[in-house]
Amino acid sequence: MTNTLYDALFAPHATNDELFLTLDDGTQVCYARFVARIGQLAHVLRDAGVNPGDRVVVQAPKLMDTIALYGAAIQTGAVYLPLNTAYTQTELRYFISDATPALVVCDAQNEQAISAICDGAAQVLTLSADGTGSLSTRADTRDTGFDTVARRPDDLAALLYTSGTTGRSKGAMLSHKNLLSNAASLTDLWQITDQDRLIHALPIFHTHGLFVAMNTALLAGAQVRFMAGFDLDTIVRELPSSTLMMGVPTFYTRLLGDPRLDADLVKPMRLFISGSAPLLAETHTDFEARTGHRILERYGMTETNMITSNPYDGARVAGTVGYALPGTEIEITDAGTPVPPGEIGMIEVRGDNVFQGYWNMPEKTAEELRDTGFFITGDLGIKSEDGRISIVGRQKDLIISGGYNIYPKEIEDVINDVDGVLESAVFGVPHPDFGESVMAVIVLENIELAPEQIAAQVEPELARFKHPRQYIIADALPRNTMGKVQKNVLREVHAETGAH
Ligand code: MLC
Ligand code: AMP
Repeated sequence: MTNTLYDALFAPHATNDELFLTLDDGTQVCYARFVARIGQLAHVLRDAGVNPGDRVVVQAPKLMDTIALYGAAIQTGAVYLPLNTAYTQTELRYFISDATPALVVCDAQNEQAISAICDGAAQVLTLSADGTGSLSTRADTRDTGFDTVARRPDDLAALLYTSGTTGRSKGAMLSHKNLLSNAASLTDLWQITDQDRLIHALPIFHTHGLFVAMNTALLAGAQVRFMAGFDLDTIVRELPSSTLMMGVPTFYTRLLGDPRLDADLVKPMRLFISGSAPLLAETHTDFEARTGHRILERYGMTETNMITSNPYDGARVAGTVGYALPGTEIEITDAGTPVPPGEIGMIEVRGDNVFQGYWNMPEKTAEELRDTGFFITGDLGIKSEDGRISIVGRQKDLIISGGYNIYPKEIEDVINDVDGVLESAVFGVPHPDFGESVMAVIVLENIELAPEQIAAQVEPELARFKHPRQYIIADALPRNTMGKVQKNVLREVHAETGAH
């Protein structure tokens, strides 16, 4: 039986006694033990009624079992669907009703609420931060061997939700080939091998931490220092014995803010990679001055995996995201027609890395994925004569805070539902730690309403990272002659206030 992703990422390690994961408590897990755990979990999934093609929703802490669950979903032919642990019940209700999973795995403290949402339509198993729960208990007594379910390159491997400009999240359908082709390109380009030790401090419910970091490490057989989250002291402690780090720009600005960061500390480090949000040229320059390392910036999206990368050997130019990955084509277009090098246009991308469309949303898919195979990213860029890409802006109304994407429309919809609110505009302002932070300007109906009263109604609906850091009451929103709210004006006027 062949299973495209399982056979490349997991099966080759079945008898590999080399070290794979080192956890925060010092636990070390070798590759063979990890693969054995995948087998046990695959039995639990099968017993829970998970069939090939079924969705397995996972909202669980960052543990060895969580990443093994990803392998188990792939081995059973299921579709892995990880969710941000910060999502509220309102948000979860949407994802679960849209994806109709066969199984939901969650922290025990959310079991009751999630069972109520599932209402018998999906099984619910638990996996808590201390590693206990019904999932692990069931797995512990199962066989480690499992007959891998056959899956072809075009079969779905994962469904990752990404917020949308309409306010509703869209499930990006990613195939085995999408994930494997990208992991292979990146492993090759960044020269990742079994001699590497990766600092992994990213969450594992997004493309960056799950696919870019874990899939490349698995493909190469690298060691992973698997941290529960970003902790400056832990990273400083681990840098002298690691070779590779992948992070969002906030990781690098936080490291720069620590006096312990210098060339000595990072001596064995081979490569620092940044992505998911723009890396300021200043961060790039300061990091080089302090450590001697030029951060390698790359660019990607949930729908496309990684699209471009600065070169490993060759100039890593601050403020650019480098060249199209091998096997990936990029066109810069204006109304669908390619523009010449040096001109600004929409970044469009085609290749094995590009997703299969949005789950249950054929109209949205048709709007963003052309018949020619090109995907319209919503990012604006320039291509130089030699093919180097710079991102110069976004056509989509999007805020990126600490590497998390936040779509203003989703927050505006919740604010506008508050009694007494006439309308609102949500936008991003520069923030020293998160790059951008969320601000809301609100126009009230003829009523007195304090910002705190609005916040109290809005915030239980939305994950913490989406909460506006400031709510400002205004008499009106600035509009252009077409009646469209001028968010650029709001951003300029409030740029200073957001930094606090
Ligand atoms: C945490 N908080 C955030 C936040 N992260 N608020 C806004 N934006 C964020 N990104 C909240 C916390 O809930 C907390 O709330 C407060 O801010 C301060 O928390 P903290 O302790 O300083 O945050 P920390 O836990 O250190 O997290 C910061 C971070 C984290 C930057 C390490 O957000 C992170 O790991 N970001 C990476 C996201 C990511 O993986 N993106 C990739 C997407 S894939 P309170 O209640 O205390 O005020 C993608 C494609 C691609 O984009 O190209 O890669
Ligand atoms: P997501 O929808 O969470 O996958 O986020 C994808 C978006 O993040 C892209 O469309 C870009 O706008 C942004 N992004 C990712 N990497 C970079 C980068 N290196 N520089 C600027 N923006 C980036």
